[in-house]
Amino acid sequence: MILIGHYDSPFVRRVAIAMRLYGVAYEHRAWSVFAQSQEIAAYNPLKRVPTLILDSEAGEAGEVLIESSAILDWLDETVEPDRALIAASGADRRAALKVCALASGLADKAVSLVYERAVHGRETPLWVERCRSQIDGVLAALEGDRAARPGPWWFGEAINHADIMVGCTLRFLSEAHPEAFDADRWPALGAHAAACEALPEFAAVVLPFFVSPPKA
Ligand SMILES: N[C@@H](CCC(=O)N[C@@H](CS)C(=O)NCC(=O)O)C(=O)O
Repeated sequence: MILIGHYDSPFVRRVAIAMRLYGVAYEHRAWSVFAQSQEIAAYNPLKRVPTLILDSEAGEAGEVLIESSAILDWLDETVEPDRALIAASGADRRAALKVCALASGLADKAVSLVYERAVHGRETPLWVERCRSQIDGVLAALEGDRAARPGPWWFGEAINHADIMVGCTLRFLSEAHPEAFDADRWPALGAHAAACEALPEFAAVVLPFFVSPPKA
């Protein structure tokens, strides 16, 4: 199977890390959403990453999955239930999905601020202020939740999709908007990010954040 997208994307990275934790092999196409938008469009008309191309029965390019949460949903179905990186149902699943939603929403806002600069060539004060306050509010909520949980991971002894999404988001935020994440202000999140980045599955898929000039 083929995973499309640069590892500096927190959404691509969360999928790559889950695949590594599950032991699922994949080929990586590090295509830029701007410079290689036509190549991406051949598989995903949204021209977004991550895009995952499954193998067909004949070993050719098969079904195409888009949207990181939908890709993880499929991946979770392929492993034995006790290996899944999220509870199958109930309150534990809802709580993990909420942390994922907060962290991926924060990442959306951080990406939006990048595009505000790189694509629009100017910053709209109202939008920048809104994104920054959303980022700050989510950091406060995540910090409070993580600090109240004593386990090595968010939901206990085993790493979960929520841990991965938060880890990937914090790295992206720290690199794309260093002023927006102060580990002294958010110590539980700072420790969480460090625990994530210490894992070989995280270390294997690092691409320092960069902005490629938009062409399409
Ligand atoms: N909700 C999506 C977000 C994916 C996303 O925003 N990807 C960015 C790269 S970090 C992208 O493809 N941007 C190009 C675009 O939106 O046109 C997911 O979880 O997969």
